[in-house]
Amino acid sequence: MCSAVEWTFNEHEFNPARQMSHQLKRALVTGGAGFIGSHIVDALISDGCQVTVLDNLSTGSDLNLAAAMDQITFYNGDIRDRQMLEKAVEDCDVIFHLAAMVSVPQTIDDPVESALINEMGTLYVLEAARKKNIRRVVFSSSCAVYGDTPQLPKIESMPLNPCSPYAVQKRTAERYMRLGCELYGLETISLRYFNVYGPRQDPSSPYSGVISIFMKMALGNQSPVIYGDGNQSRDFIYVADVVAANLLAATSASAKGEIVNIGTGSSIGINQLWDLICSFSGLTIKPQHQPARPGDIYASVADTRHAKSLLGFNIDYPFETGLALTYQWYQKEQKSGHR
Ligand code: UD2
Repeated sequence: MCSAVEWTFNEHEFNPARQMSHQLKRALVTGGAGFIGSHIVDALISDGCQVTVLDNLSTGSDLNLAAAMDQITFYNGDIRDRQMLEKAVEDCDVIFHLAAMVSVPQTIDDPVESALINEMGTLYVLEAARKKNIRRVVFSSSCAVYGDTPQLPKIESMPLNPCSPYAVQKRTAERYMRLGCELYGLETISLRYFNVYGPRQDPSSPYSGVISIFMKMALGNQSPVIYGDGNQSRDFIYVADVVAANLLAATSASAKGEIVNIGTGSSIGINQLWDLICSFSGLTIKPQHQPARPGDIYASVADTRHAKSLLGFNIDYPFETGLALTYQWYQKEQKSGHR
Protein backbone atom coordinates (compact mmCIF):
# COMPACT_ATOMS: atom_id res chain seq x y z
CA MET A 1 0.00 0.00 0.00
CA CYS A 2 1.32 3.46 -0.84
CA SER A 3 1.41 6.22 1.71
CA ALA A 4 0.43 9.83 1.13
CA VAL A 5 4.00 11.02 1.51
CA GLU A 6 5.17 9.04 -1.51
CA TRP A 7 2.94 11.08 -3.81
CA THR A 8 3.10 14.80 -4.06
CA PHE A 9 0.30 16.63 -5.77
CA ASN A 10 1.67 19.22 -8.12
CA GLU A 11 -0.68 21.11 -10.45
CA HIS A 12 2.14 21.44 -13.01
CA GLU A 13 2.76 17.71 -13.21
CA PHE A 14 -0.95 17.02 -13.40
CA ASN A 15 -0.92 17.05 -17.16
CA PRO A 16 -2.93 14.42 -18.98
CA ALA A 17 -2.23 16.30 -22.24
CA ARG A 18 1.00 14.35 -22.46
CA GLN A 19 -1.04 11.57 -24.05
CA MET A 20 -2.42 13.81 -26.73
CA SER A 21 -1.50 13.55 -30.36
CA HIS A 22 -1.27 17.32 -30.92
CA GLN A 23 -4.05 17.56 -33.47
CA LEU A 24 -6.42 20.02 -31.84
CA LYS A 25 -6.11 23.71 -32.64
CA ARG A 26 -9.24 25.11 -31.04
CA ALA A 27 -11.77 23.47 -28.75
CA LEU A 28 -14.96 24.45 -26.97
CA VAL A 29 -15.55 22.96 -23.52
CA THR A 30 -19.16 23.33 -22.37
CA GLY A 31 -19.25 23.04 -18.59
CA GLY A 32 -15.56 23.94 -18.59
CA ALA A 33 -15.72 25.52 -15.13
CA GLY A 34 -16.85 22.24 -13.57
CA PHE A 35 -14.87 19.55 -11.79
CA ILE A 36 -14.04 17.45 -14.87
CA GLY A 37 -14.39 20.18 -17.52
CA SER A 38 -11.82 22.45 -15.88
CA HIS A 39 -9.23 19.66 -15.93
CA ILE A 40 -9.90 19.14 -19.64
CA VAL A 41 -9.37 22.89 -20.14
CA ASP A 42 -6.00 22.78 -18.34
CA ALA A 43 -4.85 19.80 -20.37
CA LEU A 44 -5.84 21.41 -23.67
CA ILE A 45 -4.05 24.64 -22.77
CA SER A 46 -0.85 22.86 -21.87
CA ASP A 47 -0.98 21.15 -25.24
CA GLY A 48 -1.12 24.50 -27.02
CA CYS A 49 -4.78 24.32 -27.99
CA GLN A 50 -6.89 27.51 -28.05
CA VAL A 51 -9.73 26.97 -25.59
CA THR A 52 -13.18 28.48 -25.31
CA VAL A 53 -15.32 27.73 -22.26
CA LEU A 54 -19.09 28.11 -22.07
CA ASP A 55 -20.41 27.74 -18.53
CA ASN A 56 -23.19 29.42 -16.58
CA LEU A 57 -21.41 28.74 -13.26
CA SER A 58 -24.53 27.07 -11.85
CA THR A 59 -22.49 24.21 -10.41
CA GLY A 60 -19.08 25.04 -11.85
CA SER A 61 -16.86 27.67 -10.28
CA ASP A 62 -14.48 30.26 -11.64
CA LEU A 63 -12.10 29.08 -8.89
CA ASN A 64 -11.58 25.95 -11.00
CA LEU A 65 -10.38 28.12 -13.88
CA ALA A 66 -8.23 30.46 -11.78
CA ALA A 67 -4.98 29.41 -13.46
CA ALA A 68 -6.52 29.16 -16.93
CA MET A 69 -8.72 32.24 -17.09
CA ASP A 70 -6.28 34.60 -18.77
CA GLN A 71 -5.52 32.01 -21.47
CA ILE A 72 -9.06 31.12 -22.52
CA THR A 73 -12.10 32.77 -24.04
CA PHE A 74 -14.81 32.53 -21.41
CA TYR A 75 -18.54 32.83 -22.08
CA ASN A 76 -20.65 33.05 -18.94
CA GLY A 77 -23.90 31.62 -20.24
CA ASP A 78 -26.31 28.74 -20.68
CA ILE A 79 -25.89 26.21 -23.49
CA ARG A 80 -29.50 27.02 -24.40
CA ASP A 81 -28.49 30.52 -25.41
CA ARG A 82 -28.11 29.54 -29.05
CA GLN A 83 -26.59 32.79 -30.20
CA MET A 84 -23.88 32.62 -27.58
CA LEU A 85 -23.32 28.93 -28.29
CA GLU A 86 -22.82 29.58 -32.00
CA LYS A 87 -20.38 32.36 -31.23
CA ALA A 88 -18.47 30.19 -28.77
CA VAL A 89 -18.13 27.29 -31.19
CA GLU A 90 -16.80 29.37 -34.10
CA ASP A 91 -13.65 27.85 -35.67
CA CYS A 92 -13.39 24.94 -33.22
CA ASP A 93 -12.37 21.47 -34.39
CA VAL A 94 -13.99 19.78 -31.44
CA ILE A 95 -16.59 20.33 -28.73
CA PHE A 96 -16.24 18.61 -25.36
CA HIS A 97 -19.82 18.69 -24.14
CA LEU A 98 -19.99 18.44 -20.33
CA ALA A 99 -22.53 21.14 -19.41
CA ALA A 100 -25.48 19.46 -17.68
CA MET A 101 -27.65 19.33 -14.62
CA VAL A 102 -25.46 16.74 -12.91
CA SER A 103 -27.27 16.01 -9.69
CA VAL A 104 -29.53 12.94 -9.85
CA PRO A 105 -31.81 14.17 -7.00
CA GLN A 106 -32.13 17.56 -8.69
CA THR A 107 -33.32 15.88 -11.91
CA ILE A 108 -35.87 13.92 -9.84
CA ASP A 109 -37.10 17.19 -8.29
CA ASP A 110 -37.27 18.94 -11.63
CA PRO A 111 -37.52 16.46 -14.52
CA VAL A 112 -38.71 19.08 -17.01
CA GLU A 113 -36.04 21.72 -16.45
CA SER A 114 -33.36 19.01 -16.31
CA ALA A 115 -34.58 17.55 -19.63
CA LEU A 116 -34.45 21.01 -21.16
CA ILE A 117 -30.80 21.29 -20.13
CA ASN A 118 -29.61 17.71 -20.57
CA GLU A 119 -31.58 16.78 -23.69
CA MET A 120 -32.50 20.03 -25.47
CA GLY A 121 -29.17 21.59 -24.48
CA THR A 122 -27.36 18.67 -26.07
CA LEU A 123 -29.46 19.02 -29.23
CA TYR A 124 -28.52 22.70 -29.38
CA VAL A 125 -24.85 21.74 -29.10
CA LEU A 126 -25.24 19.25 -31.96
CA GLU A 127 -27.12 21.81 -34.05
CA ALA A 128 -24.41 24.41 -33.47
CA ALA A 129 -21.83 21.82 -34.48
CA ARG A 130 -23.78 21.06 -37.65
CA LYS A 131 -24.26 24.71 -38.57
CA LYS A 132 -20.65 25.67 -37.92
CA ASN A 133 -19.11 22.54 -39.48
CA ILE A 134 -17.43 21.32 -36.32
CA ARG A 135 -15.58 18.09 -36.92
CA ARG A 136 -16.29 16.26 -33.69
CA VAL A 137 -18.37 16.26 -30.51
CA VAL A 138 -17.19 14.32 -27.45
CA PHE A 139 -20.11 13.86 -25.07
CA SER A 140 -19.89 13.18 -21.32
CA SER A 141 -22.40 10.46 -20.51
CA SER A 142 -22.68 8.36 -17.37
CA CYS A 143 -22.80 4.78 -16.15
CA ALA A 144 -26.16 5.85 -14.66
CA VAL A 145 -27.71 4.69 -17.96
CA TYR A 146 -27.15 1.04 -16.91
CA GLY A 147 -29.46 1.49 -13.93
CA ASP A 148 -29.95 -1.44 -11.59
CA THR A 149 -29.26 -4.29 -14.01
CA PRO A 150 -27.52 -7.13 -12.14
CA GLN A 151 -24.98 -8.09 -14.80
CA LEU A 152 -21.34 -7.29 -14.09
CA PRO A 153 -19.16 -5.92 -15.48
CA LYS A 154 -21.27 -3.35 -17.32
CA ILE A 155 -20.73 -3.73 -21.03
CA GLU A 156 -21.80 -1.11 -23.56
CA SER A 157 -23.99 -3.50 -25.54
CA MET A 158 -26.08 -4.79 -22.62
CA PRO A 159 -29.75 -3.87 -22.12
CA LEU A 160 -30.16 -0.68 -20.10
CA ASN A 161 -32.55 0.25 -17.34
CA PRO A 162 -32.13 3.97 -16.64
CA CYS A 163 -33.77 4.66 -13.25
CA SER A 164 -33.79 8.46 -12.93
CA PRO A 165 -34.58 11.42 -15.16
CA TYR A 166 -30.81 12.05 -15.20
CA ALA A 167 -30.13 8.56 -16.56
CA VAL A 168 -32.93 8.76 -19.14
CA GLN A 169 -31.65 12.16 -20.27
CA LYS A 170 -28.06 10.95 -20.63
CA ARG A 171 -29.30 7.94 -22.62
CA THR A 172 -31.40 10.16 -24.87
CA ALA A 173 -28.46 12.45 -25.43
CA GLU A 174 -26.29 9.46 -26.40
CA ARG A 175 -28.89 8.58 -29.02
CA TYR A 176 -28.88 12.12 -30.37
CA MET A 177 -25.10 11.86 -30.60
CA ARG A 178 -25.50 8.74 -32.67
CA LEU A 179 -28.13 10.39 -34.89
CA GLY A 180 -25.84 13.40 -35.31
CA CYS A 181 -23.45 11.00 -37.01
CA GLU A 182 -25.97 8.96 -38.98
CA LEU A 183 -28.12 11.84 -40.25
CA TYR A 184 -25.68 14.72 -40.52
CA GLY A 185 -22.26 13.10 -40.78
CA LEU A 186 -20.95 14.68 -37.56
CA GLU A 187 -18.21 12.74 -35.76
CA THR A 188 -19.58 11.97 -32.32
CA ILE A 189 -18.59 9.81 -29.39
CA SER A 190 -20.20 9.32 -25.96
CA LEU A 191 -18.12 8.48 -22.90
CA ARG A 192 -19.91 6.68 -20.08
CA TYR A 193 -18.05 7.76 -16.96
CA PHE A 194 -18.02 5.51 -13.93
CA ASN A 195 -17.39 7.15 -10.50
CA VAL A 196 -14.98 9.99 -11.16
CA TYR A 197 -12.96 11.47 -8.27
CA GLY A 198 -10.05 13.82 -7.78
CA PRO A 199 -9.01 17.41 -7.13
CA ARG A 200 -11.75 20.06 -7.46
CA GLN A 201 -14.67 17.73 -6.76
CA ASP A 202 -17.05 19.69 -4.56
CA PRO A 203 -17.89 17.84 -1.31
CA SER A 204 -20.59 20.25 -0.16
CA SER A 205 -23.79 18.32 -0.92
CA PRO A 206 -24.88 14.98 0.60
CA TYR A 207 -25.02 13.72 -3.00
CA SER A 208 -21.47 14.80 -3.80
CA GLY A 209 -19.11 12.00 -4.78
CA VAL A 210 -18.39 9.78 -1.79
CA ILE A 211 -14.63 10.28 -2.05
CA SER A 212 -14.93 14.06 -1.82
CA ILE A 213 -17.19 13.69 1.24
CA PHE A 214 -14.86 11.19 2.92
CA MET A 215 -11.87 13.50 2.28
CA LYS A 216 -13.67 16.36 3.98
CA MET A 217 -14.57 14.13 6.93
CA ALA A 218 -11.03 12.77 7.28
CA LEU A 219 -9.50 16.24 7.21
CA GLY A 220 -12.00 17.46 9.78
CA ASN A 221 -11.42 14.40 12.01
CA GLN A 222 -15.08 13.56 11.68
CA SER A 223 -16.87 10.28 11.36
CA PRO A 224 -18.40 9.67 7.92
CA VAL A 225 -21.82 8.16 7.25
CA ILE A 226 -21.79 4.88 5.38
CA TYR A 227 -25.16 4.03 3.90
CA GLY A 228 -26.13 0.37 4.16
CA ASP A 229 -23.62 -2.32 5.10
CA GLY A 230 -20.82 -0.58 3.22
CA ASN A 231 -20.10 -3.62 1.09
CA GLN A 232 -21.51 -1.89 -1.97
CA SER A 233 -18.76 -1.23 -4.47
CA ARG A 234 -17.88 1.25 -7.19
CA ASP A 235 -15.42 1.58 -10.05
CA PHE A 236 -13.62 4.80 -9.08
CA ILE A 237 -11.63 6.51 -11.80
CA TYR A 238 -9.20 9.36 -11.26
CA VAL A 239 -10.06 12.59 -13.06
CA ALA A 240 -6.74 12.76 -14.94
CA ASP A 241 -7.54 9.41 -16.54
CA VAL A 242 -10.97 10.75 -17.57
CA VAL A 243 -9.26 13.75 -19.15
CA ALA A 244 -6.91 11.43 -21.04
CA ALA A 245 -9.94 9.47 -22.30
CA ASN A 246 -11.54 12.69 -23.57
CA LEU A 247 -8.40 13.67 -25.42
CA LEU A 248 -8.13 10.24 -27.01
CA ALA A 249 -11.81 10.41 -27.96
CA ALA A 250 -11.21 13.78 -29.62
CA THR A 251 -8.41 12.46 -31.79
CA SER A 252 -9.18 8.75 -32.34
CA ALA A 253 -9.65 7.45 -35.86
CA SER A 254 -13.29 6.48 -35.38
CA ALA A 255 -16.12 8.53 -33.91
CA LYS A 256 -19.29 7.24 -35.52
CA GLY A 257 -21.64 7.64 -32.61
CA GLU A 258 -19.80 5.06 -30.50
CA ILE A 259 -20.43 4.67 -26.79
CA VAL A 260 -17.46 3.85 -24.58
CA ASN A 261 -17.22 3.00 -20.87
CA ILE A 262 -14.64 5.06 -19.03
CA GLY A 263 -13.79 3.17 -15.88
CA THR A 264 -10.88 1.17 -14.52
CA GLY A 265 -12.36 -2.34 -14.64
CA SER A 266 -11.84 -2.77 -10.87
CA SER A 267 -14.02 -1.81 -7.95
CA ILE A 268 -13.66 -1.19 -4.23
CA GLY A 269 -16.19 -1.40 -1.39
CA ILE A 270 -17.20 1.71 0.56
CA ASN A 271 -16.02 0.29 3.94
CA GLN A 272 -12.69 -0.54 2.36
CA LEU A 273 -12.50 2.98 0.90
CA TRP A 274 -12.82 4.57 4.35
CA ASP A 275 -10.26 2.13 5.81
CA LEU A 276 -7.82 3.08 3.08
CA ILE A 277 -8.26 6.80 3.68
CA CYS A 278 -7.77 6.21 7.43
CA SER A 279 -4.67 4.14 6.85
CA PHE A 280 -2.75 6.74 4.88
CA SER A 281 -3.96 9.69 6.89
CA GLY A 282 -3.16 8.00 10.20
CA LEU A 283 -6.75 8.10 11.47
CA THR A 284 -8.72 5.54 13.47
CA ILE A 285 -12.25 6.89 13.12
CA LYS A 286 -15.17 4.48 13.02
CA PRO A 287 -17.86 5.32 10.46
CA GLN A 288 -21.54 5.62 11.40
CA HIS A 289 -23.88 3.33 9.50
CA GLN A 290 -27.27 4.50 8.26
CA PRO A 291 -29.86 2.66 6.17
CA ALA A 292 -29.01 2.19 2.50
CA ARG A 293 -30.09 5.01 0.22
CA PRO A 294 -33.23 4.21 -1.75
CA GLY A 295 -32.26 3.13 -5.25
CA ASP A 296 -28.59 2.70 -4.33
CA ILE A 297 -26.89 0.29 -6.71
CA TYR A 298 -25.01 -2.52 -4.99
CA ALA A 299 -22.14 -3.10 -7.37
CA SER A 300 -20.80 -1.29 -10.38
CA VAL A 301 -17.74 -2.00 -12.49
CA ALA A 302 -16.90 -1.21 -16.09
CA ASP A 303 -15.99 -3.58 -18.86
CA THR A 304 -13.06 -1.66 -20.32
CA ARG A 305 -12.37 -3.67 -23.48
CA HIS A 306 -14.08 -1.28 -25.86
CA ALA A 307 -12.17 1.72 -24.41
CA LYS A 308 -8.93 -0.18 -24.95
CA SER A 309 -9.68 -1.35 -28.47
CA LEU A 310 -11.34 1.80 -29.82
CA LEU A 311 -9.32 4.48 -28.03
CA GLY A 312 -6.21 2.66 -26.83
CA PHE A 313 -7.24 3.84 -23.36
CA ASN A 314 -5.47 2.53 -20.27
CA ILE A 315 -5.47 4.08 -16.83
CA ASP A 316 -2.31 5.82 -15.61
CA TYR A 317 -3.44 6.31 -12.01
CA PRO A 318 -3.98 3.18 -9.91
CA PHE A 319 -6.58 3.75 -7.22
CA GLU A 320 -4.21 4.24 -4.29
CA THR A 321 -2.14 6.76 -6.24
CA GLY A 322 -5.17 8.77 -7.28
CA LEU A 323 -6.59 8.65 -3.77
CA ALA A 324 -3.34 9.88 -2.20
CA LEU A 325 -3.08 12.73 -4.73
CA THR A 326 -6.69 13.65 -4.04
CA TYR A 327 -6.13 13.63 -0.28
CA GLN A 328 -3.13 15.95 -0.68
CA TRP A 329 -5.15 18.33 -2.79
CA TYR A 330 -7.97 18.61 -0.22
CA GLN A 331 -5.34 19.04 2.49
CA LYS A 332 -3.78 21.92 0.54
CA GLU A 333 -7.17 23.51 -0.10
CA GLN A 334 -8.08 23.28 3.56
CA LYS A 335 -4.83 24.99 4.55
CA SER A 336 -5.31 27.73 1.99
CA GLY A 337 -8.93 28.21 3.11
CA HIS A 338 -10.17 28.17 -0.51
CA ARG A 339 -12.97 25.64 -0.03
C1 UD2 B 1 -22.98 7.90 -9.10
C2 UD2 B 1 -23.08 9.34 -9.58
C3 UD2 B 1 -24.50 9.66 -9.96
C4 UD2 B 1 -25.04 8.63 -10.95
C5 UD2 B 1 -24.88 7.22 -10.36
C6 UD2 B 1 -25.29 6.18 -11.37
C7 UD2 B 1 -21.43 10.67 -8.41
C8 UD2 B 1 -21.19 11.67 -7.34
N1 UD2 B 1 -22.69 10.24 -8.53
O1 UD2 B 1 -23.74 7.75 -7.90
O2 UD2 B 1 -24.54 10.94 -10.55
O3 UD2 B 1 -24.34 8.75 -12.17
O4 UD2 B 1 -23.50 6.98 -10.04
O5 UD2 B 1 -25.17 4.90 -10.85
O6 UD2 B 1 -20.55 10.30 -9.16
N2 UD2 B 1 -22.07 6.82 0.22
C9 UD2 B 1 -21.88 6.68 1.57
N3 UD2 B 1 -21.69 7.80 2.32
C10 UD2 B 1 -21.69 9.06 1.78
C11 UD2 B 1 -21.90 9.20 0.39
C12 UD2 B 1 -22.08 8.05 -0.36
O7 UD2 B 1 -21.90 5.56 2.10
O8 UD2 B 1 -21.50 10.03 2.53
C13 UD2 B 1 -22.26 5.62 -0.60
C14 UD2 B 1 -23.52 5.67 -1.46
O9 UD2 B 1 -24.64 5.23 -0.75
C15 UD2 B 1 -23.11 4.75 -2.60
C16 UD2 B 1 -21.60 4.96 -2.74
O10 UD2 B 1 -21.17 5.53 -1.51
O11 UD2 B 1 -23.37 3.42 -2.30
C17 UD2 B 1 -21.22 5.88 -3.87
O12 UD2 B 1 -21.97 7.07 -3.75
P1 UD2 B 1 -21.81 8.32 -4.73
O13 UD2 B 1 -22.88 9.28 -4.37
O14 UD2 B 1 -20.41 8.80 -4.72
O15 UD2 B 1 -22.01 7.72 -6.17
P2 UD2 B 1 -23.17 6.80 -6.80
O16 UD2 B 1 -22.51 5.61 -7.39
O17 UD2 B 1 -24.27 6.55 -5.84
